[in-house]
Amino acid sequence: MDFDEIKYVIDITISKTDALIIVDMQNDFMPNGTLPVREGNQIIPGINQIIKIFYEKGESIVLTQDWHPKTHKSFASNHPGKNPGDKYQIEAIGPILWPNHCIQGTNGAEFHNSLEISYARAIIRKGMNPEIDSFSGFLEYDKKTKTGLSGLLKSLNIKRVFICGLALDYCCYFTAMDGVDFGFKVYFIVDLTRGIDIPEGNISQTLSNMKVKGIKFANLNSFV
Ligand code: VGL
Ligand code: ZN
Repeated sequence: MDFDEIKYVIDITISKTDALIIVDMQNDFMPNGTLPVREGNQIIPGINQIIKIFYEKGESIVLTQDWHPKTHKSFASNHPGKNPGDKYQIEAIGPILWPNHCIQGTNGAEFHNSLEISYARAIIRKGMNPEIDSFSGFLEYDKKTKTGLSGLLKSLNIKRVFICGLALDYCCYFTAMDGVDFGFKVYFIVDLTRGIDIPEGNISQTLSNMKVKGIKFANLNSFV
């Protein structure tokens, strides 16, 4: 599905049972980072606006943070002879190998300094086990290990989650799909994400999969 085929929800009024999930807005995913997402920095002003909308209504804002040890098995550098982008699929790692990114404690793992992170209720870190990747903010890639996000949101009585950030076709996508499986009504804020599109066509494939899953599409001006 291409962007111009998306039907957007309009007139969203947020309430106490809504949460905003901002995925991986970290330096390494910005255009000058080690795993750059094209135009990844351009969504920051819009994300700051949606943060303000949620904050002023007293709603929950949660950040996710990719947070890998440098020995992480998703890094090509930990597989002699392999390069970033090479296909690689084993239990809990794959489908491709990545450049080193978001290494715990480094500047690349920090949130972009223009992001208004002080309004967030919580930061959920993921991808900390060297043997397990985690694209999703809910469930690591072994499909067993929870990050704690669903428990947090359930204990806050959250029913709907609104997802934005990076990257559209990886961490935002898996977070959205798992959100449905955990019982939340999921909205994907399309203009506040950007994708990697590896392999080529991945953005359009993941958009289609989300539509089939019943995820709603919104953009910044859907919010009243
Ligand atoms: C991501 C690849 C590897 C993401 C994280 O945030 O989309 N992608 N780690
Ligand atoms: Zn990662």
